[in-house]
Amino acid sequence: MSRALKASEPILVAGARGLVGSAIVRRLRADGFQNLLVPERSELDLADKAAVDSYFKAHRPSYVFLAAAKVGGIFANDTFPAEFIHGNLVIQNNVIEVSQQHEVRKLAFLGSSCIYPRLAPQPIKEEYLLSGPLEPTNEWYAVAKIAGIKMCQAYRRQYGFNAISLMPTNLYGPNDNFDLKNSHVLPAMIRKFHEAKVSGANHVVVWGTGTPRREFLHVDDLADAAVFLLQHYDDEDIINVGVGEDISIGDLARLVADVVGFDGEIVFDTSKPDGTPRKLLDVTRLHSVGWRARISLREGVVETYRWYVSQLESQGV
Ligand code: GFB
Repeated sequence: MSRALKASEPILVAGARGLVGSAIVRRLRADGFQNLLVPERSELDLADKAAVDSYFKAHRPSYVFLAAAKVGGIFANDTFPAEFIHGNLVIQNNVIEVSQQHEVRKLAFLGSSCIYPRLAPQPIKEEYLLSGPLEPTNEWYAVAKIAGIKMCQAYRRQYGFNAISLMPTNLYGPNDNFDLKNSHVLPAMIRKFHEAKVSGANHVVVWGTGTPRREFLHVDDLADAAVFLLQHYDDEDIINVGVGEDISIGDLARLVADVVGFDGEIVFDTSKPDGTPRKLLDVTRLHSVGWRARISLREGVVETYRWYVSQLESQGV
């Protein structure tokens, strides 16, 4: 069973530079945990099992957040299926196996809401996993993440390894990927509307029909949930991490345009895929263990836009 984390215990955040990992590091530091292991890719290639084994031998982490992954939006997933399935399987296999072999006390595996069937009943309960066909645009990533879940469950059953699997909904926030092709929708919209405002463009193109619905959780909320669940959740069953409400892509575009201060036209490019029509997570289990999201979408977008602009200014853009 879990016990309170001691401030001195070494905690490895795999993927510490990414959107999720960097938020978990911020949260842990704010909570007084100082013995954090945050290797960059140049220090530790998670795809190299021998390197992972040597790192664990040298640093002996007590806890592991497995937040490292090959991630991307609908276009990236659809375009690079081999990289998404292979890259994520290799990282997960290495970190979960080596963690168990080095007697890590507990590991938190970060999955994704895309593991659920394309047309799962909404809101999506954890038990809907593997109950229907996946969304074709990201089934490769989804299968890799499902394999990670099954690996955590198998290592718990066979070795008694305390690994938990968190299934976050769509995430956004500081340190996100703002690349216009490979990013997720929210950072892409923040950048598009900002650039249109600055350039004086009279319209912004949004992909798809604008009718799909998505749920958005600020990554600081996710990090808070991940640290909370590492200390209070010990079950082999997956647990959804979301806010419990969603928004249409069209309304999201109008919200981001308003926050950014763009008052031109929003044009929908229906040649681009919509992806899953809806993926609102059921958060009953999450609430029953005592955690609720706190950051509203609007305040999260305001904060993320402020961060984005500050980054541009620091780069002299
Ligand atoms: O965020 P997104 O790329 O991924 O797309 P998913 C969400 C919706 O936003 C889709 C629309 O309907 C897109 O067509 N969209 C509109 C845009 N404009 C844009 C834009 O400029 N960029 C992008 N990217 N989308 C992801 C999975 O699915 O969900 C990941 O591909 C991961 O693997 C993530 O699981 C949680 O929400 O469709």
